Amino acid sequence: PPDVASVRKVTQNTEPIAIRERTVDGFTREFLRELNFGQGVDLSRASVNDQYLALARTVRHYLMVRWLETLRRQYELQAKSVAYLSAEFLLGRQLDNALLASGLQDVVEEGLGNLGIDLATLRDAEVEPGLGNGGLGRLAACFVDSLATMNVPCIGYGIRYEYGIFRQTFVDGWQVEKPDNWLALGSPWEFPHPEAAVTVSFGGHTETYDDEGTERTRWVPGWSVLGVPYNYMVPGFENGRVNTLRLWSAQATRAFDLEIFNAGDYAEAVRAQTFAENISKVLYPEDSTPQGKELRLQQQYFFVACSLANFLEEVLPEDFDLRRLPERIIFQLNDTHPVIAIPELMRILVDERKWNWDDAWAVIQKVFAYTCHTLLPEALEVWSADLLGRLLPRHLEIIYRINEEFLDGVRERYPDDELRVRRMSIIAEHPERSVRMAFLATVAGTKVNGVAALHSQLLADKVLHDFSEYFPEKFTNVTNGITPRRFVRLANPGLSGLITGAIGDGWVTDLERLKELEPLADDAEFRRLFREIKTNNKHRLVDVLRERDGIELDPDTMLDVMVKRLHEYKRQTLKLLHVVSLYERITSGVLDIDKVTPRTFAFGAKAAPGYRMAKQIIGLINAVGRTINEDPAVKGRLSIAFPANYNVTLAETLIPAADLSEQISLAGKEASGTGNMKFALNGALTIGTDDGANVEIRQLVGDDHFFLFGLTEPEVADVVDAGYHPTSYYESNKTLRHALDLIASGKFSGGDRHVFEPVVANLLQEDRFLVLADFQAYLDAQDRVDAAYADTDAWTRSAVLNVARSGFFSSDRSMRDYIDRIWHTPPIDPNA
Ligand code: HBZ
Repeated sequence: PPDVASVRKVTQNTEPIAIRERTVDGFTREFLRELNFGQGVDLSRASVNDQYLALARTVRHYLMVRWLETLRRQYELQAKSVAYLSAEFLLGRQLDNALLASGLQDVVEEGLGNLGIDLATLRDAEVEPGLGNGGLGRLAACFVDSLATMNVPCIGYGIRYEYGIFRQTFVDGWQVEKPDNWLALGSPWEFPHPEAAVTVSFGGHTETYDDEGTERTRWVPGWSVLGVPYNYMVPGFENGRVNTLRLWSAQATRAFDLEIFNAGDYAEAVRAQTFAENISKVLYPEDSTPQGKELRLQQQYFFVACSLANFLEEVLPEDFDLRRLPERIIFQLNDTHPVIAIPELMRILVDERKWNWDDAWAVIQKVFAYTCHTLLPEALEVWSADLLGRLLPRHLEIIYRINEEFLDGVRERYPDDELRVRRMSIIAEHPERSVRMAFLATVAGTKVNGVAALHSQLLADKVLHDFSEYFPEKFTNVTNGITPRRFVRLANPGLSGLITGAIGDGWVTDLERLKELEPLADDAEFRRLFREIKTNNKHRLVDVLRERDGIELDPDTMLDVMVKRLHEYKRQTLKLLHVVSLYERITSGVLDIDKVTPRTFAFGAKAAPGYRMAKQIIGLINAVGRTINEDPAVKGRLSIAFPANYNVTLAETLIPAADLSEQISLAGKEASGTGNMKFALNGALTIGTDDGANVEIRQLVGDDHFFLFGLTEPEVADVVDAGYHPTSYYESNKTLRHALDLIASGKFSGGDRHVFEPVVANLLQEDRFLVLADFQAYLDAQDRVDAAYADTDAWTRSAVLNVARSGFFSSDRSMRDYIDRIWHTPPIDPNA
């Protein structure tokens, strides 16, 4: 197993590890052995789950040799690594990716086939680890995939939630959350290492003491828990490298138990256990409005303290001089969730290693970098000083001191500008004293990056403007990317085969080579094959939705897809108003049904359980869907498909089938988007605003192959500054009025006018995200979509060009940018 202690043993071990035979017979033997000795069952009596677990373990054996080898070489080379600190890793299913990375797909398929087992059935037995909310968590998973593939040493550090993102169900069209018990049937991809557990402390108080003439502080914690590491393999694509993802699970400390046991209270001891284990029990399902809950801060400090201790004490050699830490590591902070690592490392250096403050601070400023993923002010994490001080008293003191010294510098640079000092303070005073985590990360980090060009610009110009003036050299951009292995090669085997047939298979690790497809956009036979693949992907989706959700989807319609978290700024309501408007105009005779392009409007979206408006909108989409799907007047023309529980697995069949990708957030609100990239790379055309990475997608694919609409960010700012009045749009636009009135009439709620009143009222009275202001422009753009879709050949040509010109959005490129601009961690030469 790959913890450092055993790696050291492996280094000394001269016995070669038997390389497993990569033949069908060799695989079959290994698989049956796992079934018999691992699962303890005969093939004849093995359940699908038995077979899946045996297969997973067999595959991981093949990767294991490479994992150990990677760790051994890394230890020898002492190369600089990336520690990607992220509260979320939204991995998706592991089996297929492991098969692809290890090059075992064909051998396994044939071997299983000989035994009468269908690989696809076993694939479907895997429950995906949903250890993330959405884009941010999935980005972390794409990044570690790319780093492994690019031969860059990386450890992903995060939390092994016992329950991931909730399973969404619909009851009468309303979202009901069910726990995601992803571990119930066993998790064959993880390697627990209880012997390497780390103790993490909380609470208590601080005290000063005299240390041979120097006054020092020590933290006397009140309680502690254990962090048990679970290691996961992160295999590179066909390159023999396997990096590590280390997720922490909380357990009660033995000491804690014992103390209470000795006091004779068994029940109390068990309660303590439960209390400790709560820390990694469940992923918080809020993706934008942090609630400031104590347990959440416990989670953050828990995983960060475990990770720092693990890196400093286990990964680095025992005698390592921490002054050289910047040569060995960069801690990338995935949003503010791990930012408490900054005072934690200060505490370790100053209190435990007894460094002076300035030396410690100098190192800190070289080993942390911060990625921001939002522009919404309410999404910026702020911790109440009271809460933070109770849970982590020493860390709060350290934050105060960092702030004092920082503000001294600000005062020096801007004398007599107390307003600015107050604006820039890491500590806010109103409405209560609190710590602004984004500011702390910016002050302490070597770099701050946004996740798309527009986002980074707005960060520097608006959200963190004072800071970009003060530290201009810290601000940079790295546009997000997605892994082509999972989202093209695995998700879209048809398209992958077509591409490889045309330009060879180099594109899988060098996605810019898709450019070579450009001339083929003008090749009629290529376009025919491309279309055929899209159709096949739709048929595959039809099967999946029928089986999974009982949804009947018409594969002969345009598939228009909006999948992402439900959020007002993303504007699912704008898309819904388009559908309602079409329906209203058809049924009232304004629009000739024969002129309407047959479309399936697909939605996939989870709402944060406490986000009432988002849940209302889900209810409304389902209600409109029910009415429209049952109405013979629009049969074969309009339908809504809203499968519950959109997740990575569903994305993998939905995205390759899509014709149209909806990326319609209000300009200036979506930091980047990554779904937008997945669609373009799978040959969907985008209808989108000038927001996030849409801007870059449009620039690359070209205006003629992208349906742009809506206010630009500066226009939004002007409209808002001038005082936005949604009712004026309602009053002056008949189409809009009729659509909204139809909802308000109770048409979709069995005549009950109250049910969706809050949604309509919110749009009419507040409409924070300017849905009504962009409505007409959106409808016009949808008319352009229809016109373009009518010319099948031209549409296919645009789709091919979208694929050919989207190579930039590989997460391999994002990683190269991080390496060049922030990390400076060269790949390991595989021949060294
Ligand atoms: O991060 C998303 C952005 O909205 C999206 O534009 C971007 O493409 C993506 C990757 O950079 N942000 C999130 O997904 N955010 C969260 O999931 C989140 C989770 C917990 C929080 C706050 C935000 O406390």
